[in-house]
Amino acid sequence: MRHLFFLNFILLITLNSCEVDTKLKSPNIIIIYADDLGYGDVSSYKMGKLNTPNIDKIANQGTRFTSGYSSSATCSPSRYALLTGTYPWRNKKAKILTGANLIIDTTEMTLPRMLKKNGYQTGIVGKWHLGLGIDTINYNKKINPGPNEVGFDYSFIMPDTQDRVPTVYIENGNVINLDIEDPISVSFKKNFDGLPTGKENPELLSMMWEHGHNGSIINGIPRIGFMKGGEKAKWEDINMADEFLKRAKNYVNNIKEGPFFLFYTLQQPHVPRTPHPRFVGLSGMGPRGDAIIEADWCIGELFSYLEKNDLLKNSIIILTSDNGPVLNDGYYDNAIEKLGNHTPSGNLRGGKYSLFEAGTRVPFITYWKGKIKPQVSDEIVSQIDFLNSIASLIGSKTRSRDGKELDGVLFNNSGKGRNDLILEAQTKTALRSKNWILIPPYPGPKRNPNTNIESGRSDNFQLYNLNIDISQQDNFAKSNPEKLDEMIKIYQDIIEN
Ligand code: NG6
Ligand code: CA
Repeated sequence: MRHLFFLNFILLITLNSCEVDTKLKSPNIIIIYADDLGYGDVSSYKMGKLNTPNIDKIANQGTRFTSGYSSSATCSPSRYALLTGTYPWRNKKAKILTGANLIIDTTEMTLPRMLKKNGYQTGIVGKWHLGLGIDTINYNKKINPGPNEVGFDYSFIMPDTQDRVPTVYIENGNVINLDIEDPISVSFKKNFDGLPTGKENPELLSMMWEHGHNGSIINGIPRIGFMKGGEKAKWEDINMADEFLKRAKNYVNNIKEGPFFLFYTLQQPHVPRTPHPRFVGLSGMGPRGDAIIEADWCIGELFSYLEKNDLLKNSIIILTSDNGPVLNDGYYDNAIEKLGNHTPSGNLRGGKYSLFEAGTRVPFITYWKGKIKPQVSDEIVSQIDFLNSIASLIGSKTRSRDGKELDGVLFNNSGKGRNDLILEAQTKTALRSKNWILIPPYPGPKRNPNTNIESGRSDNFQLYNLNIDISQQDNFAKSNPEKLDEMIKIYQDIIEN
């Protein structure tokens, strides 16, 4: 009898510990993805003048990576790589999209699909920008394929960017508040008769365009493209942050059982920068700074929500940005005039669209209460590694084409990061290998006349040693031909393989 009791006791303990183990093996995954947030925009990186206390709190209790990269210096390619673990330059369609069709093949393995196969519920709330449909997109019907066809159980998205039409939210393929009496038409070629545009009706604008962005006027803001109808469906720009936050919380709240994946893709500080009035003036840097303060607040709110609902200890939070920073991206909003001595790129050269470091080296933070110990890591990690690393962490055998299993570095304060990584900007590629950077020669302007950001292009090879020259000022291509050859070989091996 005593024997039996003892056996039962052992069984109970084993069952209990199994349960704990599965829970720890399948943590909730929350990726918070900012849009155009720079390496120097986050105060825990100790470079700029902005104050982001909520991001800092997560950074200071987790791993803050100093060499964490997005896959591209622009949005759609970075998002493509994050979700598929495939370099964006392998997919000709993975360029900045405007009203385009879905660029992820619906049969392709994606991070949410891998998680779904392993018992996760998966959702995206925020900016999508990976295209919709396979042909002309009809916003008045269910739109398909989209996020729900590449692995997300739930989606609440802005289709492209805040500066592009249609300015409507789409939930699981359906435009929110669509009125069939007032159908939506969209064109990126020509205006609809009789409707005002930013180009012809500057008197109607509350925000002036500087380059591009002179199509339809919505909420006083001129956009890329033309839109007719859908009055009731149009979003209010100043409420977008609150809307996404509410939907993100609702999504988490509706999960009844099992682990979940939330891809919370913020719209800030991409243009047009429209912080809610309660954030206006807080940064002293105009709308760009205020939008970052607003984003930081949203992140703090989500964090507190997870904490209150006892979800923190079993949730991994990853916080990063899709590409580097830009000041003038097409609207006059005082981003340059009010910058003061803030440095959005930190001590890095370039910015959004650039092959130089600030194009792709971004704030990159991982947090897991009780599991990740506070640390600053100089290991090289990339968003392209999320799929493989998370798969490895939860015991899935699924692997992507270009990702590495960096679960040790990302989630366990252990192991090594990458040796080599291909960086991309506007379809051109460069190599980071250990502490060296190789940029092959590319024709084209050295500085983008619109954004005033250095492209990183040159007629000659560029070779930089980040160990001694983080700001990429000294080109060693001529003085160190051995290193140059070695780097060219590594670069070609990856690109041609
Ligand atoms: C560019 C836009 C820019 C921004 C970018 C996409 C012009 C002149 N410029 O084409 O404002 O919208 O696309 O940014 O229209 S991203 O972060 O989504 O890649
Ligand atoms: Ca972006």
